[in-house]
Amino acid sequence: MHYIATRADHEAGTLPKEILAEIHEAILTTGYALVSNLVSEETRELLLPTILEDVDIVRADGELTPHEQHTGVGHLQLGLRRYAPYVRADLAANPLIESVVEEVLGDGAWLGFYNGNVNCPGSTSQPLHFDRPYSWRTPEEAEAHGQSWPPPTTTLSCSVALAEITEETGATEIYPGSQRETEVATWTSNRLKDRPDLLAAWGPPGRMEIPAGAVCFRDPRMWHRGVPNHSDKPRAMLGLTYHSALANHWRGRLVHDISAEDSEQIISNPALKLLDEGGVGDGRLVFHASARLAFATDSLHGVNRNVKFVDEEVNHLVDAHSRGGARVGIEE
Ligand SMILES: O=C(O)CCC(=O)C(=O)O
Repeated sequence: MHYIATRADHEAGTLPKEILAEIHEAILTTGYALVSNLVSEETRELLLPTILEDVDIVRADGELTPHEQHTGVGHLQLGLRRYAPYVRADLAANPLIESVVEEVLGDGAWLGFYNGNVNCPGSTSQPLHFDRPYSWRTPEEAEAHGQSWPPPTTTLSCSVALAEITEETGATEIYPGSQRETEVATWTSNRLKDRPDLLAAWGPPGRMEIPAGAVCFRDPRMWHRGVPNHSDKPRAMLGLTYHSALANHWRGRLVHDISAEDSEQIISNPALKLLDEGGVGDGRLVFHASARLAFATDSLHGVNRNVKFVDEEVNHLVDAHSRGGARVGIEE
C-alpha cells in the first residue's frame, strides 16, 4: 500500500476515509503502509544537517553507543533537537500523520517516542527482532478484554525519511505479516533466534524503502532488523511512536496488573503513566519552551501529543537510548 498525500488532504487536515481504511487494512495484514508527501522539504532541509552534525558529536569519542553494543554497530538511537527552530509542526504534530494514528489506535492515542533511527555507513546487521510485545498474550486474555486473536497492535511506529531511504542506504529489512505470528506472543525475548521454520513461514523478507518526506506506518510487532548502509552518508530516518489510550506504562506497554488507585490516577490525568521504577508519575516527553509553537494547534484527531515544556536547556543527546531523547520524571 503506497498512497501519495495530496494538497487537498493537507488542506482538509486528514487523509480521506477510504484511504485510511486501506492503510488500516494494510497494517493489519502486511504490517505496514507507506504514505508519501507528508513532511515538507523545508522541514527536511532544516533537520537533515542537524542529524549529520549530531552523528559526528556522538561518534567523536570513538565508543560504541549502548544501543550499538546491544543491537549492531552503526545503528544509532539519536536524540532529536527539542528546541526551536528544530521542532516542526509538520513532523511532531502533523494532522495527516495523526489521522492515521487515530484510524489505527483510536481516540486518545499519545506520542510516546520522538527520536532518530540513524544507520551509519559501515554498519552491520542487527539480530532480527520485534519492538513490542503482544498486549494480550493468549486467546483467553484477548477474549476477556474483548479483543480479537491475534490481537491488534496498541502501538504504531511512524518511520520518517528525511532523505530517500533505499536498499543502498540501509533500508530496514522486514518480514511482512509476521506481526500475526502468535507463537511469539508469550516469548520473553524479542529476538528470532534459531527458528528457521518461522523465518521460512513469513519470509522472504522485504526492505522498508521510503521516499524523502514519506512515512512508513508499521506495526512494531512486525519482525525487522537494521542492515548495512552501503552508501557514504548516514541514513536519517526519524521515529515517532504513538500508543493507544489503553497503554498505561510510559514506554507504551499495557500493564494488566495495576492497582485500582494507580489506574484511577492515570485515567483522570493523561500526563500520568506507570514508571519503570514502579508507581505513577509524569510520563510526558520533555521539550524546551521555545518549541511550543510546533504544538500550538489542537489535534484534529484526538491525539495527545504528551509533551511538557521546560525553560531549562533540554539536552536531546542525553538519555536518547533509554528515554527517547529526554527525561521523564515525577510530576513537579
Ligand atoms: O534503523 C533500522 O533500520 C532498524 C533499527 C532497529 O530496528 C533498531 O534499532 O531496533
